[in-house]
This record gives sequence, C-alpha cells and structure tokens, in this order.
Amino acid sequence: MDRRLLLTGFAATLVAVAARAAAEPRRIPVVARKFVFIPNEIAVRQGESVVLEFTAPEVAMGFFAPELGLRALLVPGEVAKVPFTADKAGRFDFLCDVFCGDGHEGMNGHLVVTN
Ligand SMILES: [Cu+2]
Repeated sequence: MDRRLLLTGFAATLVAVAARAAAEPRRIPVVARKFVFIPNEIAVRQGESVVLEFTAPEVAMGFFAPELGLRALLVPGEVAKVPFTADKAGRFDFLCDVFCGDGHEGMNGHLVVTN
C-alpha cells in the first residue's frame, strides 16, 4: 500500500469529519417537568443554528414561543426536536400551552438571543 496515498485519504476523512461537526447545529436539551422548563432560560447567538430537544417525563406538555413562531407537543417517552436559527436579537418568552395540572399557568421561560 502506498503510504502517502493512505495518509492523504486519512487527512481527507479528518477534513470531512471536521466539516460535518462544524455544520451540526448545537443540541440544547430541555426537560419539561411540573411546572418548570429546565433550563427556563436558553441563550443562543444570533445566526446560530440550534436544535431544542425537549423531553417531558411526567405528562404531555407543550412548548410555544409565539414571537419566534415555534411550537411543539411534548409527549412522555419521545424527544421533540425543534430546529431554530435566531435571525433577530432579543428576549423571547415561551410557555407551556398544554394544560398539565395546577401550576401550568406559571410554566414559562425565555430564549435570549444575543448578537
Ligand atoms: Cu402545562
């Protein structure tokens, strides 16, 4: 085997892996529990691509960020993935929009987008 060819192939593979890693959106796990989102403050950079990954281990819940047009149903046993790229800076409220018990009304948080 030509050693130089082997090294070139290896280098090309490393470049491809690095490029894929750079293109992958950042994953942000969020747990929805009675009656809080953990974390309830999520910070992202303007223009950054992220995927919010929600789990709701107790009961069905909702995620709704009206100003950002984001919504997801959170079902126990599933991961609800919400891809998101912030195109404007600011502080945006989100809340649970599926009634999940006493305390549901206060279940909210915010996404903080900085530039
Ligand atoms: Cu709720």
